[in-house]
Amino acid sequence: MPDKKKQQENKKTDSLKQHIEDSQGQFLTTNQGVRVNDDQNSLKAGERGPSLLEDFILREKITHFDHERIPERVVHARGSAAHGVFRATEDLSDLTKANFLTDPSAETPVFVRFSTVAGSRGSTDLARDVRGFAVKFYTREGNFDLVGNNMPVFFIQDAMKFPDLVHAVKPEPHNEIPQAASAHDTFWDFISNTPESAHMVMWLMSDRAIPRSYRMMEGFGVHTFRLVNAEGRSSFVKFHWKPLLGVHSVAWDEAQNISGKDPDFHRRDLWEAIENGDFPQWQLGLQIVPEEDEHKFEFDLLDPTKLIPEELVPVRIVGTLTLNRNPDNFFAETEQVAFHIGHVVPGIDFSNDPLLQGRLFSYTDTQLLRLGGPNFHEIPINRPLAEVHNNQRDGLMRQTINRGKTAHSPNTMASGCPFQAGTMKGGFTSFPEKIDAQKIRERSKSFFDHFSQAKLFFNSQSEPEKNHLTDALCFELGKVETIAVRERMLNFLLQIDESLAAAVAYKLGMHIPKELTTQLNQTMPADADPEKYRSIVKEGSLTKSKALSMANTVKDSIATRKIAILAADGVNADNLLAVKDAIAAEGALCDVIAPRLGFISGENDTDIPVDKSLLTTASVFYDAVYVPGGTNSVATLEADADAIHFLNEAFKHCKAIAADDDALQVLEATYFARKLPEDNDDDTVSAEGIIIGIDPEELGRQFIDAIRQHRFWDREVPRKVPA
Ligand code: HDD
Repeated sequence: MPDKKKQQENKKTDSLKQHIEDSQGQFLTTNQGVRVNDDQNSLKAGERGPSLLEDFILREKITHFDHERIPERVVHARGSAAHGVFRATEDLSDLTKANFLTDPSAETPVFVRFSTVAGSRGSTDLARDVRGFAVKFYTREGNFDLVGNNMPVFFIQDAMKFPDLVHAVKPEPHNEIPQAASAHDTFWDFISNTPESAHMVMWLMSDRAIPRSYRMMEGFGVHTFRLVNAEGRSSFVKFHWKPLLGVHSVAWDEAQNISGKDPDFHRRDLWEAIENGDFPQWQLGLQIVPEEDEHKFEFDLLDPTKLIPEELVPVRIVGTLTLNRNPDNFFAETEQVAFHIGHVVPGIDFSNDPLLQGRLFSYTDTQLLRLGGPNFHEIPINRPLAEVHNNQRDGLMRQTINRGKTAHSPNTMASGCPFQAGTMKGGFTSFPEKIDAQKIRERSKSFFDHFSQAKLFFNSQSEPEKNHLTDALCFELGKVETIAVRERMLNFLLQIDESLAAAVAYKLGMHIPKELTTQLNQTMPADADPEKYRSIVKEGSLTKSKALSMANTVKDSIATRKIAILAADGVNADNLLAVKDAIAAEGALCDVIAPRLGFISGENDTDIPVDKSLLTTASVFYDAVYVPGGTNSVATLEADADAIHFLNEAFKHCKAIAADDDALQVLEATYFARKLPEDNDDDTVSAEGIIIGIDPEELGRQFIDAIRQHRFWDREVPRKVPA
């Protein structure tokens, strides 16, 4: 096993070892440990006779099988996870007493689960959807779960609306259609009647909803939380995860293609990266707002449909998360892990965000159903590393054998044990926020501006990103059959950007309303000034935020990108290997793809192993393509429809394409022949991410530079490339 592939050990891994069962070299037994001679034939009355009820081996095997499934998560059903570690980069004791954030020498084991929200367990990874990003920290002081998403805001402001939102986005109840898709009537009916969702809808329609990889997306805690230090001083905080590989997406056409060809695309990517020793990493960032600044923003910190622009409060990097070990068993770990936003440790506390407050109820409740009872914390993956001592007893599937006759407190019979920790012993104390209020079932007026940040998000996008967002809305609303819903959505979009609304209206064959036809703010009080609620970004406030656009992400590495090399017998093996080595030296992965599996023979009789055949793979699985020269190889590829389709698609999805000078005729057989860089006297020519050259070293260098850019989105205009 290569060094970097070595499985990483940590305390949680150690704690799981006692539960691992390995059947290597063992005899088959029943669950009672009785050796079984034959579990392939049932016990029968005679050779051709009926099976006998007495067959306890058959009954046990079938009964267990019948009970193998548990209810899937009502949301975030489809996920994949990995083990890893978190390490703080500085001592944050000025802000929090949470030990894992104050001791840079401590390595905290973590288990991270990524997920899609709407689809069932067996749906596809590349649905247009929000991605869950849930992190369980097994800290010395107990488990802390940061249960976030890859988008920093949410659809609704109050947890009371969550069942409605989820009912709307899930497949429609009468026919259970469509699976893992928001492009249907009920979702948009809900959105068009829920103006507070405007900001989140912009994120959902952006390319953030179709990530290139779990390893290349940001994570956000969404709500404002509190950090509390040892002196009891509280600060507000927003949590961020920033991927070291940058934030990248695929194209929508590509996403749909991948969904058919490999629904496990993200799951496989995460698994393979970790197996290869390319451990995914994120930096933990914090936006800190001192308690006294709570009201200095134009939005309310408690409103989960708002983010704090990084221009207003910069993100302070305070730690690193590294995922370094794949689970041993999907069900035991990934499926049974139970996250809960209420799993906090001393030094981390809640704000009064009404969405957060409602979540505090839902998570334990859902595990009770999903995992069968109140002892889900005893399932190995959920067990904290910190010791557990309390007077809770019994219940379904209890594992712990509590000794002694006391299970009550206060007690003298057990000398008062387990003791109340008290603040001096590092126990959890809720932040003593002063609350003096009347009970009301109302939304705070400070939550009423739904469109400013939607507008801010839209304005902050690059032109290609705006185009993608517009296309996504055209697609989604184009699938909506109820005309009134489309009309309401045009009215809705008009609040955000007139050109956006007009572009969508055009594709729907409709017109934007001349003026607002429907009152968009359900929660707006009757005496309020409507102008305020249709307010676009207020004068003098921020109109763009750099961090909101993926165009500004880091583009300094091609590490772990996947590059296709199209070749056939007779390929110029020297060039192929030179470019392949240059790419590998930068940490990217190359697959040689040929018309058939096995080996191809190079021009100089070098045998080159084929990784994939044109039949078993597709361009959508790669970030870039290289076509080496060699007379016979080039002639074969030029005449191979799959090879030409591969290139057409790679071009359509704006990927870097490189070819040896003498492989030009393959590119000339594509739809983008007229887009090839002009031949001047240089050895290497390039245009919009297409590089053609003679010298493999120079070609490799320029190709690598192009791959770093991820995509050449400007190539989409004009969009005349079918694939
Ligand atoms: Fe939730 C799962 C993230 C609002 C109720 N949620 C779940 C998961 C993530 C999130 C990542 C999957 C955890 C895992 O991998 O097991 N949820 C969020 C975020 C929200 C949010 C970032 C808004 C900021 N959720 C939310 C609300 C409610 C729930 C308002 C209910 C009132 N969420 C649940 C749940 C789930 C869940 C029903 C389903 C499975 C589970 O909890 O364990 O309780």
